[in-house]
Amino acid sequence: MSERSERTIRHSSVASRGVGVTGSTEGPGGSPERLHRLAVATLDGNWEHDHTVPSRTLYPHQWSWDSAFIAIGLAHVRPERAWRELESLFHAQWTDGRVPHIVFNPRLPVGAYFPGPEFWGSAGAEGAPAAATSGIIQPPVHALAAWLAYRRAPSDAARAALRRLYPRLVAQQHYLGTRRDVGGGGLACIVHPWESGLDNSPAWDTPMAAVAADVAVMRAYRRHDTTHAHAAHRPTDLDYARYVAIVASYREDGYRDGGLAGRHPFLVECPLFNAASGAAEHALARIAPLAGADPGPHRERAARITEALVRRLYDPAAGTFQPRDLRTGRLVPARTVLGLAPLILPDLPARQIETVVAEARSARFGVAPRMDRPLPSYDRTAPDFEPLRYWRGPSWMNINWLIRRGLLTHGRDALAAGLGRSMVELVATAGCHEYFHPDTGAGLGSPAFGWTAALLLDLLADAREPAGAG
Ligand code: 9WN
Repeated sequence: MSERSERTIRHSSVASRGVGVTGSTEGPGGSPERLHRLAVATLDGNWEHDHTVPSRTLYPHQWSWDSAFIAIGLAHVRPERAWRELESLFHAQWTDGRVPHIVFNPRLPVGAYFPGPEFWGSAGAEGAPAAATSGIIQPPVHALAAWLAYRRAPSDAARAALRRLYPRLVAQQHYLGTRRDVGGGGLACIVHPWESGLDNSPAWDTPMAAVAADVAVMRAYRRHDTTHAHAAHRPTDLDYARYVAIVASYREDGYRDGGLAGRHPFLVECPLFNAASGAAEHALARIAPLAGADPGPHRERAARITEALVRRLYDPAAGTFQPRDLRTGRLVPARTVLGLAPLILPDLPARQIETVVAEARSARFGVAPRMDRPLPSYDRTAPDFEPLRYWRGPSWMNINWLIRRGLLTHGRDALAAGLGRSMVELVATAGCHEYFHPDTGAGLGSPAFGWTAALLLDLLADAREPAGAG
């Protein structure tokens, strides 16, 4: 029996068990050309005048870290769009340097997404741009994306775009290093689980439990996500009541960061967020000479971020990184994939590289030179591992891409190759889904998802001509 027909049989048996609830396994099949065509068609289908929507149904506006991952993929096929993607996002940067996590498309009807522009009320906040945006941020993966996009397709136009972006990327980092250093220890603090990008991760359960909220408040709103995705896969109404309460607290103070420590209900230092910030400084050190600037200060800031990450978020007993809840001062014990993200830092000390790679290889995450499925978002062996619920088990392409990059950064090429192959196989069997069942590989969430398509293009290109992690 051919591999292809074997795969079809495996799929139809999954399908007959009811993928209506558990996901879809309809994929384009194996050839790199077919996968490439699927990825380009997905990105083209999600292109919206100056940006790419993560999903036409679930997320019809522009999202911050999605745009960065999408730009990395666009650089392979539509380089001019890669720069428009990043520039349209940074056009909505606030005067304090924050890059909003959502830029709303004014052409869409009210109710196209919850919480929409009327909920965020950015127009009334000091330093907000003309466009309606949210008031919170997402992991700063943009400088890395800009550097990779430039390196993939260098041209005069790309260099000009990079020069225009440089001061904005610097301002983004300045915002994180000053106003968001709420703990005073050299790390940026996130003020909402949505800022982590891993919204519903078990990492936030303890800090979220301390947020006062009444589920009845959700009667005043209409959730948009559960009309497009299965409610059993999404955060609960109580989670949403807390999400809403945290935004309300920030919004009522005009999204100001001064005095957050004394008044804000959710304050956490996240390893992935800060690893992204360190990687941003490394990328800016590469970009600076092209923009006529000195790379030295970026190298110094990168070193300080790595040092602070190790000092504040590394747990020697667990051998991995964990978020720190600033309201209690304690590390959060849940072992999530967030703890592996500091591998993307080239200057991570040897001890941390060794233990975090061991954590990635453990039964909790299962990275191996030959692996059937990519990394889950949460410890597979945990009693509350949930293979279907948002960020509480399923596999996501962007996180796997980051960890693969980290493995390449530290010369773990065989592990990176195993992970990369399992990622391509996942999309080949299920399609460009938003996320995937960590055991069956069935596609979950939105079926035509931007960053899945974009990062697939990056993997396919790497398989043709390995670019490494430079
Ligand atoms: C809230 C767009 C975004 C991603 C996040 C993902 C999800 C939004 C939501 O979708 O978050 O920002 O409504 O759940 O968790 O990482 O950027 O794709």
